[in-house]
Amino acid sequence: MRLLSWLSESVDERPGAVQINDRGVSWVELRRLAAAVADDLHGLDRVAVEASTDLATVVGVAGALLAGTAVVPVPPDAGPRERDHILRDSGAEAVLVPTPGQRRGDYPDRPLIPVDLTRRADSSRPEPDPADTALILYTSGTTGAPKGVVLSRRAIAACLDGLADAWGWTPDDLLVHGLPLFHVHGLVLGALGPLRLGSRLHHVGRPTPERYAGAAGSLYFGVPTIWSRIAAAPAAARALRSARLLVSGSAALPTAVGTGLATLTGRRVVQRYGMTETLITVSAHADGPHRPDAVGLPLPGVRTRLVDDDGAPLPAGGETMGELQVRGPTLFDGYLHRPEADAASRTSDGWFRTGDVATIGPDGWHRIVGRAATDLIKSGGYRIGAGEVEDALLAHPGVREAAVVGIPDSDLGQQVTAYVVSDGVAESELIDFVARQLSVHKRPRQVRRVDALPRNALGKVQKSRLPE
Ligand code: MLC
Ligand code: AMP
Repeated sequence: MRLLSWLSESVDERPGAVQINDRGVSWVELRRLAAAVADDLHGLDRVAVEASTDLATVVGVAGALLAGTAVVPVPPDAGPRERDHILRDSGAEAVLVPTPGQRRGDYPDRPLIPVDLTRRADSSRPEPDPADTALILYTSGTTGAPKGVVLSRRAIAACLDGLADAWGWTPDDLLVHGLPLFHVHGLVLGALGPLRLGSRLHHVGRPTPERYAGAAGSLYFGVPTIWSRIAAAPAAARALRSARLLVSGSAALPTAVGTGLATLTGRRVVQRYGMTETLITVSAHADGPHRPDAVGLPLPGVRTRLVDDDGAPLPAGGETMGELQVRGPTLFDGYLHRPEADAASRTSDGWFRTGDVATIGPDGWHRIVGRAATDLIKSGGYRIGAGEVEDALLAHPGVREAAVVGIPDSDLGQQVTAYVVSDGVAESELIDFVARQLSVHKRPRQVRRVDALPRNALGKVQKSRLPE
């Protein structure tokens, strides 16, 4: 089956099948727009896509995937440091960009291919090998620059088919969300999902409670921050009563948010768990049992286990916590150019180490307890490496030392907080400095000045001893 099977085969010409902000197209029109992009790529191996919240992004990604060209999404607000790294590391040969007035980034060393939404084509080409790379997604580790996660066409297809099964996701659905189009949640599930499974898509731009309420969807995706804001806006939440399914993922959904939403909407929020490297591996089912504190059961073909600190398997008794390890058809092919990181991420018997601490009940239900490493922060559902933000801060001439942590936050889950030893640089200047170098969401929300960072005898920063 083709990766974008619905898009490739649909004869539906009704308008508004895929709508991003105010711009909608039919399935046939989207295919013809994407075919024009595929024609422009002339067999390129890898292309970057400036992934703004725009129809051009969906057209560009679809065109590249139809052509068999691997896609490297670039966050539209990525500063020069992050953008240059992604382009250089991925080896993207060109950049698909929206029309000139809409472009956000500068790409001085690469040919630009505009996604021209006035051009259509009727070309078609054979389906690429399922083992070929579909996406290279850049994601943060605890230290250093983001790593490229290589995802095959086969892994994406397996993930989407598993979710279709778990959620009863069909062409009868209208999917609504307002997630960024450069991560697994918004791009793989939220855009490639409809293009494979045939549900209509309405991307509302910014994910405000009012826009979710006004969209009249049957299926809604959100990160916990979005659901928590909707739960705090009762009128908007009540408008979701007509939906079939509300799905939360990318970070832990506070139980109170889930139960509050269930009361307001009459719909329970289904949770699912995943990672950039593994795609979605565990989910609750739309018509199955419900547990507000748990993320569900492994998807078809996925196996999971818990291990202790020495890597020894632990019993699935529901109480014992251990590191969650997974294997199955949705796993990535490796980190690009990073054989050591790759080797470290898997056990000798082929399981992927998620770094998440979990329990598994006798009934198979998984509960995510937290992360083993504190240097990976989840803020608003974004994964942010403390080391990358520290490196960005240290590039400022007035900063001598920096330590970054995630502190609990009722809106964002965790808030990026920086402790710096600096020569009197203003907090706002450092926040803006990081926002300009990296993506805006990686900026510290607060910067605290300290005289010195707490260190152990070996000189290593002890983050647990930073002032509250
Ligand atoms: C603010 N802004 C600045 C700025 N401060 N710009 C420049 N410099 C500064 N110092 C601007 C931003 O650019 C933005 O403008 C606006 O202010 C608001 O930005 P924000 O404050 O960062 O928004 P916030 O309210 O914090 O966003 C919350 C949120 C967002 C929930 C909408 O966190 C979000 O979209 N999260 C989704 C993350 C996600 O999709 N994760 C999935 C990972 S995949 P502008 O231009 O934007 O209006 C994964 C796998 C899985 O995890 O399991 O799913
Ligand atoms: P990312 O690589 O951005 O996809 O982030 C993956 C991480 O998000 C996982 O390792 C988890 O820590 C976290 N995560 C994703 N989904 C959930 C969930 N439903 N509950 C708790 N944490 C989650």
